[in-house]
Amino acid sequence: MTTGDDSAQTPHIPVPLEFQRISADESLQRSRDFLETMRTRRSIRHFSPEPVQYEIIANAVATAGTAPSGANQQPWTFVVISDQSTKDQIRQAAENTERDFYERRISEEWRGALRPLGTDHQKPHLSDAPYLVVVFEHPFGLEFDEKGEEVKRKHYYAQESVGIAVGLFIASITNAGLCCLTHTPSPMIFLRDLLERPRNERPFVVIPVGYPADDATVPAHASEKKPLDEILIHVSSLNESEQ
Ligand code: IYR
Repeated sequence: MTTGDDSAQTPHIPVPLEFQRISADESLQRSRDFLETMRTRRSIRHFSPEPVQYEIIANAVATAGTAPSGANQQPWTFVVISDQSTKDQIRQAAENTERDFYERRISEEWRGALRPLGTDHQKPHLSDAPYLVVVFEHPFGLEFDEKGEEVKRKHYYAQESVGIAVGLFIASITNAGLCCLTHTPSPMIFLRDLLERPRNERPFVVIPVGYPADDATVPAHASEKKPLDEILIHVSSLNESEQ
């Protein structure tokens, strides 16, 4: 494969780290406050159409853009949609693919896993939410060489990198007091053509963002998160009392 990657030519230039140290007490307080905020997060499927300031969404994308990524290649694009007719088109196309999923392609096991969520092929959230953010992963880069020919650039850990960036996006949205949903229409390749993205971009997730509708409901079971002692294993030489 040809590669337009010129990063191999970029030397390593170490510069002093800029780091603002805060007190241990402040660290603890901030971590507790952030945990409390994130514990309020619920994925919602009933959005109010009321508007949301664009800068909140742009700031969430900028926050996502601070994510670490393989070789700092930042293999992502965030398409922010507030145009009603584009949202309507996405809803229509998503409902078409989802209808086929729920009626034909879904396995019995998968149907069972989704039952507590109460989902079906109807996706009103895609047209009701004030914003749809469609995240694209770049499994490889496309660049032009000095002859003007298109060349592929290998990307490392693209999927993991985009997953981390989406996590930061969701944290920013939650911290700003808004709600969202991570929605993956199955299949969702239609989004590449509909949003006129290049062939090296793969739809990763659709995230409606906004305020909940007044009558929004959520599945009871989905607020149950595993207790810390089930997800955290601390390998330490200290006794528990010393931790
Ligand atoms: N994409 C479908 C099905 C679906 C799949 C999973 I995994 C979910 O956590 C929720 C839904 C849909 O959006 O309805």
